[in-house]
Amino acid sequence: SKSHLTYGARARTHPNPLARRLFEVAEAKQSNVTVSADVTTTQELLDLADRLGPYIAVIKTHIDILSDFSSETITGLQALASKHNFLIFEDRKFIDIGNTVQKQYHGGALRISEWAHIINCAVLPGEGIVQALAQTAQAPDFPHGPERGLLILAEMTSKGSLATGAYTAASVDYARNYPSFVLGFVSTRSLGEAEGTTVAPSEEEDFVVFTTGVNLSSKGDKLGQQYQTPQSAIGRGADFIIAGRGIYAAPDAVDAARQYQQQGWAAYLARVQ
Ligand code: 5BU
Repeated sequence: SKSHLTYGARARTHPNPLARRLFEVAEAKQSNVTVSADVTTTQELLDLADRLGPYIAVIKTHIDILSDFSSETITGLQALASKHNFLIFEDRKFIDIGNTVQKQYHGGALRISEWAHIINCAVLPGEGIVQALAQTAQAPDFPHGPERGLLILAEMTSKGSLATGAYTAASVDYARNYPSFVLGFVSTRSLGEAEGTTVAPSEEEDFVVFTTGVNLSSKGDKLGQQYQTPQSAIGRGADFIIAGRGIYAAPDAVDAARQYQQQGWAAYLARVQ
């Protein structure tokens, strides 16, 4: 894997334009933090995005948990993304036949393709889900193509997750088959050397790894979530650490975001030395 290289070096050489942009943002802001903004009103979401914006590289949304989603949610979020130079990741976890996920991604009630730079999917339905989402994002008449990318959910952080072994290896194979659209994985470690893959890696392969379940003060929750620290996640290959309650539910969310930023950056610097 290329995880020993700096974000700047990876930004210069990565074949995917959105991956380059991700690494450029991380380098410019000295942040590898993705905040999982799991709040349930537009005002709370925009307020968090504005206050935490300076310290994060990416905001991760679950747009369908908002009780008052409207076009103002989107225009507000996009304005803050430009103001603070962060990218938007909608954690919708598409998981259906190709024909359905295309309709869930593009248009519909949530219009995800219009505003989410990054989306993710599970490969339970097979490789066709990746092909379907790529087809929509890279359609000739879709104006945002170069700014859209997919993370494959290759592993999960919850207790007893079934996304292991052959399933994880298939995720890597599918990612290798769609290098212009798949940025990398949501996983707990780097997967370029995962066992059981059948598609050979290319020379320039440089998967981006997002790791959820990062928390500085808790080991887990009562519903099976399992946490690790920024140091541990980045040591295992995370390029971007995702923290939700550890940041937004802290007594002072801004202070917490700064702390995750500092620890995430220190762990990254230690890794690239
Ligand atoms: P937390 O508050 O830091 O536990 O929130 C974690 C977020 O990451 C939450 O939005 C989950 O839906 C998301 N998540 C996860 O926790 N574990 C996974 O394996 C994946 C996503 Br994929």
